[in-house]
Amino acid sequence: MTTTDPGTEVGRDLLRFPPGFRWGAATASFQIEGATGVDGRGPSIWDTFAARPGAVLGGDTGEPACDHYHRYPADVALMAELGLGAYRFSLAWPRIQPLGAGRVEPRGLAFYDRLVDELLAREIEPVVTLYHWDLPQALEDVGGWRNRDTAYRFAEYAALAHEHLGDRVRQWTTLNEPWCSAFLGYANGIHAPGVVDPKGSLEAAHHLLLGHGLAVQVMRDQAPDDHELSIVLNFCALTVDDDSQLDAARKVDGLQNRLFLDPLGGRGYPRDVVEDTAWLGDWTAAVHDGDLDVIAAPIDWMGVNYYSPTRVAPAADPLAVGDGPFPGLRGVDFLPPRGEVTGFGWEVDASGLTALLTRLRRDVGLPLVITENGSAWPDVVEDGQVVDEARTRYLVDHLRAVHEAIAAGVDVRGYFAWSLLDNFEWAAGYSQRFGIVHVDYDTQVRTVKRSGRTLAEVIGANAVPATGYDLP
Ligand code: IFM
Repeated sequence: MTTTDPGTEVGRDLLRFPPGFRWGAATASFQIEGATGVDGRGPSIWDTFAARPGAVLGGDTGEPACDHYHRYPADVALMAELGLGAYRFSLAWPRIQPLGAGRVEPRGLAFYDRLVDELLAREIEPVVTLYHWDLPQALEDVGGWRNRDTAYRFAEYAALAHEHLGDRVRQWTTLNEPWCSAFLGYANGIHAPGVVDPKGSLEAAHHLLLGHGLAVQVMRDQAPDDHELSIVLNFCALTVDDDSQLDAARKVDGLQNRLFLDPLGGRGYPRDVVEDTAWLGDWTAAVHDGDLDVIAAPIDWMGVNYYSPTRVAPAADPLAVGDGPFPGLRGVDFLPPRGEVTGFGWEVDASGLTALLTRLRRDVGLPLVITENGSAWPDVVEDGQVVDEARTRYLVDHLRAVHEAIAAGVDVRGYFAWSLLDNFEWAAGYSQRFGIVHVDYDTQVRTVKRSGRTLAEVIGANAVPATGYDLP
């Protein structure tokens, strides 16, 4: 075996990652925990939404998910077996504050105490996300993220969770993918709470960002110096064929990427996005004096979630409004995927990740962490094994793409596979499996897939194979 050291040098067989590169896998509370009715947990918007006929494929709900609430010791043992150095998971706000404000449920906090302690005992670093979409229903009942107050409730929850776990958890992420919370939740309503209110969805986006900034401020005040604070965004990696697509790409880039990146970076909301969405009504009235300073509170790194590229073209009718999740978007057609697609129908294109990271180096100026990357395929268990060749190829190709970006000078500090376990894939229920570990939902048996074994080898070598899919 030929390797070269240090850093990202290219050996004949292996592409080495920098020393200290953080390797992990990610999950989210509602997607894996199950146990939705135990230990005082309050209902979340996803419990309510999933109970609505037709909202989630197959009528699936947060039960049983992976029953991780009860099986976390075995799941953490599995992480150790895979050699994960870090585990990214989210706290369920309704377990900790069943009504989203006020009363704290000690049994909810105690679950996360147990989980964190188990991780630390196995030398796996906990990377906590405060909000991965399971808003307490009681807050939605008074407007949810369309209500400015929710940002303040979020900051209070962040403060108490951080105060409780901050003696053991150094890595804190405020929000996972606020684009999804705002626009899938309130623009086209395919996610909880299932509201269709395009102008309100832009207000929700602002309140999410405000909640992020308030939470960062309060955690920074409470935090010892070694705590790192972050936000995780799902970026649109736009791929254009020619100049005729540039304006359509600009509009989508504005509503998915710059609407979040610019205020977080202290540049305020992008003028073109404000102009393009003005016909919905003046959502910027929700932006109060001082909000933009709060949103721009300094963070330590940014999380990047990448799955697939997006292709767009100008629509024949420049005023045509699509039924997608982009509020106010007019005159844009979304083009079908090209080449290989995953089981979920998402285009496979690792080069989109390199291009995205290179762009973010310019626009973010912070260390980056790949906080989610993965693919869903219809796995089968045969003779106790899951030989998921397609997911393994996807994984290795995307790791090579990350390596390429690092070699070109992008400061990428870690990679978290989505997901550790097959889990509840939101509106698609249990129909889509993203795990590197297979879960039989009837028996709750876990089976490490070939992709999981490959990731373990990659972690062991701190390198990916330069060609092919097997480590030498
Ligand atoms: O499962 C989701 C996750 O909750 C957020 N990012 C995308 C994943 C795959 O759709």
